[in-house]
Order: sequence, then C-alpha cells, then structure tokens
Amino acid sequence: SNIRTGHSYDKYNDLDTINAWSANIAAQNPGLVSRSQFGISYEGRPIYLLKVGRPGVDKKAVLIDCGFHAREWITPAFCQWFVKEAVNSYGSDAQFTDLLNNLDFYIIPVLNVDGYVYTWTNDRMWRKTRSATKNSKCFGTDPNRNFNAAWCTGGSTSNACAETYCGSTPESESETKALADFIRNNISSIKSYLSIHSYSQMLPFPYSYTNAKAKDNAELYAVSEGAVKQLESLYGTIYTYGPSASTIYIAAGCSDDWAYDVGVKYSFTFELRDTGKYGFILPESEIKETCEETMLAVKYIANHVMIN
Ligand code: ING
Ligand code: ZN
Repeated sequence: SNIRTGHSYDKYNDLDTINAWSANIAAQNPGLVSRSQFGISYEGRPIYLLKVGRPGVDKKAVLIDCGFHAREWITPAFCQWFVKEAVNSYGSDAQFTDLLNNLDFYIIPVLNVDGYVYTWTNDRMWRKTRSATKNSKCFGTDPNRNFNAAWCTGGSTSNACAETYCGSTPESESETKALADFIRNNISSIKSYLSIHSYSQMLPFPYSYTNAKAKDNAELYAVSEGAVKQLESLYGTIYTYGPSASTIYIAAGCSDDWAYDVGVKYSFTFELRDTGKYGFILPESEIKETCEETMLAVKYIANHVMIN
C-alpha cells in the first residue's frame, strides 16, 4: 500500500501507526470503510471505530474489539488484518462480498489505547488500563472485569494493585464506558460481539460469571464448534471451546457476559495463539497465519449471524 508511516500487516504497529493506518484505509475506501472517534481514553487519547460494510437499511451488525488487554499485541494486528481482507475481498470474493453487503462490521482496532502505548514505552507485559486509583499508588483497572455483569465477584478483586482489579464501579473506565455506551446505543442492530484476546487458543462464550448455562447455550456451542472447525482446517491449530466458566475460569464483569445479558446473542471471546510457548510475545512471523486462520472462524460466525 501507499501508506507512508511504516505500517505493515505482518508486523506489530504502534498506536500512532495504527491511527494513521485507520485514517488512510477509510480515506482510500469511501463507501466501504468509515472512521469515527468512539471514545476518549483516561489519558486523553482518541479511541477509533471503523465501520466496514456497504451502506444499506436495517443492517445487522457485528462488533469486534481488539487491544482490550494492552499486552495482547496479536489482537490489534488481527483487527487490522480483518479490515484489509474486507477491502481486498469486496467485489472479488463472493462470500465476503455477501457478508459486507448484508452486515456492518464495527471494528475497534485498539480499545485500551493508554495501556497499549504503555506496553510500547514502559512495560511490555502491562494488561490493564492506566487510570489512577484513589488511595492507592497502583494504576489501572482490568477492563475485562469492569462490566456490570455480577461485577467484582468471582475471578476479580477490589485490590487495585492486582491484574484483575474490577475498578471502583462498573464502567469506571472511560474505555469500557465508551464500549458499553456504543452497544447500548446500537443494541437493535448489534447481533454479535467478538472480543479478541490472547493467548490460549480458545473460543469461549457466556457465561464467565456463573456455571449456569446461557439460554442459547446449545446454539452458541454449535456455532463455536463450527467456527473452530473452520479455523483448525487451515493450519491444524487446535482450539478448545465451550462456556467460559468451564473452558477458562470463573470471571465476573467480563464484556462478553455483559453484552450477552443486554441482548447480543452471538457473544464470543477469542483467545488467539499460542498456548504458552511465546504467550503474549507471539513472534511477528506468526501474525499472518494467526490472522488467516482466525478470519475463517470470524467469517463462519458472521455468516451464521447473517442467515439467522
Ligand atoms: N483472558 C481472559 C481474561 O479476561 C476470559 C479470559 C475470557 C475470561 C472471556 C472471561 C471471559 O482473563 C485473557 N487472556 O485476557
Ligand atoms: Zn485479554
């Protein structure tokens, strides 16, 4: 491409490079991609949203967020890859064209922008946001424990120094509040919410906060199974799937549970490569394969949303 910033789809890009990329890809693809500012972080950075799809009336939407946890660098790489594939496939790939004609994809390339910058400048292993906490010298809230779904119960803590700190209140973080507001404001169109994390190679779905099964458990299980079969077909990468509480661990305040409970039926969390050899520090040489296999799972889910 003709981007001047040193952007590359098979490298990890810093936030400035990702922001320049998103402005550019929207400018180059009017009628298919548009960019808006969807929120503002604790430290005052813009959080951008890309809307990808052909204009239409009463379209269903799929919301995908990346960069929820700062150190999970493969996830912003995936969101960039998804948008690239969309613009390259429209009009040439029948399946993706169909998806883009019938669905809107809302893509948040980096939600936790402050944390992401901090992993580039100070601490590669930072997970949380970067907000200050009253009466504590520790910074940051776990954004994936900060939603109003059995908030601050199991698998999270009110200890501000912990990695799974739930925050002072649900949606205490401007980043999580922006996401929750967006879902509330678009609840009639958003049928699917895909929150992209790493690592573990898993595709869990609600619930995390309880061992009780979601009312749509059977359908969500079937969709995750189909998506994982697609993903595994490309390079043989093995994924596990099932309800979060039994697949991963009990965790309250997660965004996928909250989205499900407010009515977003097809709510899934992806845990991308690997299973721990490199963990969060996945080599750049694995970006391409990881993104390509993940695309198959995401397109499978999107197709299910489109036809249901
Ligand atoms: N793991 C997720 C976390 O937030 C998770 C696991 C996913 C828990 C979905 C609950 C629901 O802890 C990572 N890697 O962030
Ligand atoms: Zn995560």
